[in-house]
Amino acid sequence: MSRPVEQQVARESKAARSMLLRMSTVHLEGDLFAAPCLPRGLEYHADFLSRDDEQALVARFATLPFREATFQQYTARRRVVRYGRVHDPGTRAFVDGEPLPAWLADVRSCVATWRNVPAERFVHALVTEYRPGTPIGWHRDKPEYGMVIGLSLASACRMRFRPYDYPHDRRAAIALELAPRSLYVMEDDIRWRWQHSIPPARALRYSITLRTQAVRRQAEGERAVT
Ligand SMILES: O=C(O)CCC(=O)C(=O)O
Repeated sequence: MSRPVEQQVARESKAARSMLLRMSTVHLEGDLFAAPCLPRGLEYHADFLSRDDEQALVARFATLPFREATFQQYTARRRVVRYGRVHDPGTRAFVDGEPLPAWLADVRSCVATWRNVPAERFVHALVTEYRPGTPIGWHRDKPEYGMVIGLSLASACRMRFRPYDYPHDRRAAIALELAPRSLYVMEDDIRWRWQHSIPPARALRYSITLRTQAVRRQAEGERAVT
């Protein structure tokens, strides 16, 4: 018999799935942040960036020292540049990495102002390049980070979500079409009780991921807060 929390997530997931299916028929052009039945903490905002801003950022990315992302002993195909508080795989500690360059600090300020939080709360920034055919597998972001905000650039992708506690229940998984220039927010349930992934990119795509520091680590079984 499923536990109450599973039943609740399953209910939310079913409602979210039907909402997203309906939304996808209108190509997710609208603003989903007010949608009542998305999993708690998931927001999607179309057209957050202008076309000019997107173009300027993509031109910046051409100058970045991208490197294949590593995870434990694996090397992923996506290429990344990390700034701010970063995880050092050697020592497994969080350390101060490269400071954000001015153009990325501007993006952070813009997102922070929109979110009504101090920019410094976003202690980490990541730029990721997905060449065609490059995926990101199922994962939940490191617990040292709190709220996660992502910006999509250059091409669309479909971001998938599945409940962390029962990842193989295919009926519970949902998908969100991320248009270029859109922004998503993950906090609360979607951040802590769900995993996400993106299947192989159909065309070159970039993302900027901003993460706050989790303000408090809680006992196992409880959720951290953003
Ligand atoms: O590209 C994205 O929008 C997702 C990035 C992501 O999930 C990650 O880097 O952990």
